[in-house]
Amino acid sequence: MYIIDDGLKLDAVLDMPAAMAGEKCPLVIVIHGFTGYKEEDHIVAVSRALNEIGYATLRVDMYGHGHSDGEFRKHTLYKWLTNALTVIDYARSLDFVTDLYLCGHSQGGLTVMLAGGLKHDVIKGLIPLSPACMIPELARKGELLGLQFDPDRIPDTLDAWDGRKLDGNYARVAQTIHVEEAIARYDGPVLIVHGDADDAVPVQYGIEAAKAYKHCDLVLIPGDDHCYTHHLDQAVEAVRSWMAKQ
Ligand code: FER
Repeated sequence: MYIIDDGLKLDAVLDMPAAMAGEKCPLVIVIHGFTGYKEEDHIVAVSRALNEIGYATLRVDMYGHGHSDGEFRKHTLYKWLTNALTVIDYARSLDFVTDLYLCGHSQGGLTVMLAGGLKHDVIKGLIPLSPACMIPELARKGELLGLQFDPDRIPDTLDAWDGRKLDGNYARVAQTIHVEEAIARYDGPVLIVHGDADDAVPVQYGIEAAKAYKHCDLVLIPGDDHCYTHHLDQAVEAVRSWMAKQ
């Protein structure tokens, strides 16, 4: 199915809980990371676990990713953030939805942190997974994607690590974002999960974000990487047991 955001199609999958207690249930929006999409193993595994404990999930491909409209090279954090706002409002319009939660991996984790700040009054809880909260800071230093560039003279094109190209506007937008403001605006419960051997987003960023939130639990996965390729079961269990208590 598609959710339309200002004329652009966002490809989405809604999965209902395995067993519904009544006619209504809470829903978790699940967002992938940079270059990712909604069918990645860790995105699907987290969603399935939530379905098992009574949550509906809405996995969505963000602008320029997966099967959604938009070109990868033209995506920015603003576009992802406005996508997230649209998806949140779509979810709120569904009759069966009670409470609404946001979960996102990496750049999707950063996106849900920003969206949580903007929609703090309608989001019951936040689950940033290995959140890439360092992107704005790195953009201000001129260090994105393992590249070095002059942050005051951003090149028109940035070459992503997998050979894909990204417009310099990505970095210009990222430079304007202040994650600490979004964190300060969100008072609800937060769970951050992070592998302590993550070399795409060093675990220190997850630890610092967890300290900055007013009510945050942090689960570190020993020896695991950015997408939990070694201990996906542990990352999923962290989400499952935390959400079972909400
Ligand atoms: C970067 C490091 C990590 C970066 C993006 C990421 C755009 C995001 C990773 C992800 O979402 O998985 O330098 O630059």
